[in-house]
Amino acid sequence: MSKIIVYGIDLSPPVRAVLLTLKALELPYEYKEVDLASGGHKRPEFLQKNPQGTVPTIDDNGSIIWDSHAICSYLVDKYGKTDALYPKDLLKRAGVNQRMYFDASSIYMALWNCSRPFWVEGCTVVSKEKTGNILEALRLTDVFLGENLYITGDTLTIADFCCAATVSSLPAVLDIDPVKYSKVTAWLERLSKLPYYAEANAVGATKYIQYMRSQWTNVEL
Ligand SMILES: N[C@@H](CCC(=O)N[C@@H](CS)C(=O)NCC(=O)O)C(=O)O
Repeated sequence: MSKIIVYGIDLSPPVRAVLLTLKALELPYEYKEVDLASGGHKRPEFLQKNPQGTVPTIDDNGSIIWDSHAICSYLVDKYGKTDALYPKDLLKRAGVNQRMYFDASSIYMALWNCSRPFWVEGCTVVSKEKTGNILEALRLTDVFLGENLYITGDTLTIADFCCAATVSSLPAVLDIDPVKYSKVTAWLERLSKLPYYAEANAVGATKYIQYMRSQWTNVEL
């Protein structure tokens, strides 16, 4: 079996969600860094693989897949020794999917709407409306967690990887109040104990947070 190739950059939350999944499944992979700052994702050879020009993108023996949520689901379905990380039971799977779509459409979009104007136009101001969207995503994540250990219940799933990779990156814009968002804080703390969490997520998240924080001139709260 040839190794899965991952195109990515560890500053990227969705790339880190895929790395968490690969590590959890103990799958070997080859990492090919795509330098977004110099337009590596807009080069013809990359666009030929993924016309959307986004990372993460994987090449699994010639099959190209992108979007972190699609990749994580695929990896567990294809390579998981059990379905624990992405249950086959329809209702459980629907719960995991809901959280992953919430990440894609709400948490990640809230972060992306702050950071994209910086990367594309050099905008260093984040408006109150945008920080408000981040706070709303945090509030909902806290509500979803409730008394559960993980984002969809009492077991770890790929929805935890996708949501946590993004949520742990939100301090790039604002601090996560540990009292107001106590469930989020405890959940991230719980995940940080996974043996592969630091390498797959925390190192990249810290780099991303430090870099973005050094660039903002005004974050309106
Ligand atoms: N929904 C996608 C989002 C991927 C995405 O937006 N990745 C960013 C890096 S964090 C990217 O490739 N941006 C380049 C661009 O949009 O031009 C996923 O989950 O994979």
